[in-house]
Amino acid sequence: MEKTLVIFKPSAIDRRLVGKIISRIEDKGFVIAGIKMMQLDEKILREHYAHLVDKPFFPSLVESMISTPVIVACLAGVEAVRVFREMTGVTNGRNAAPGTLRGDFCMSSQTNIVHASDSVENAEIELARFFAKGEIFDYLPSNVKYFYGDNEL
Ligand code: FUP
Repeated sequence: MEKTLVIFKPSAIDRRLVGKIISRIEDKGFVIAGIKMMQLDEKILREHYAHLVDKPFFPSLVESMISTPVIVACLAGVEAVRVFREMTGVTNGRNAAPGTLRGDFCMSSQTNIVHASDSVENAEIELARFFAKGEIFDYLPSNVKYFYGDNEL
């Protein structure tokens, strides 16, 4: 199944939203294929947010992303990248649709709770950035058949 990266940002950790968000992820039908806590630093953030290093808000973004450890997870599912990206909502929580994670849990562009990979290509690059090979597991929980029709898997 396709895999995507989610980062529970310091805003989710600070506000103790991790359990609630993981519940929504599991309820939706994603399989958690890997999960761990780690401390980010400027080096990895310069890679991860390479498209933003010249923005005036970049130093503040780094400060906020290193302010606590984060939790990174690999979610697996059919079309996992697109489906989780839509579940996340647009960057600015004030514009994110109700029902999305950012729409329901935040009022900010910067402290916007989660990161979600934006394409299949970037998901592969980002998963390799944050996980070692043995930290991601290929398995199908026995109940996966209740989340998809016979011809969808
Ligand atoms: P997204 O893919 O929705 O996370 O959006 P971007 O890659 O454009 O932005 C990555 C992160 O940069 C955001 F999650 C937070 C930060 N950011 C700001 O702090 N201010 C902005 O105006 C835009 C992005």
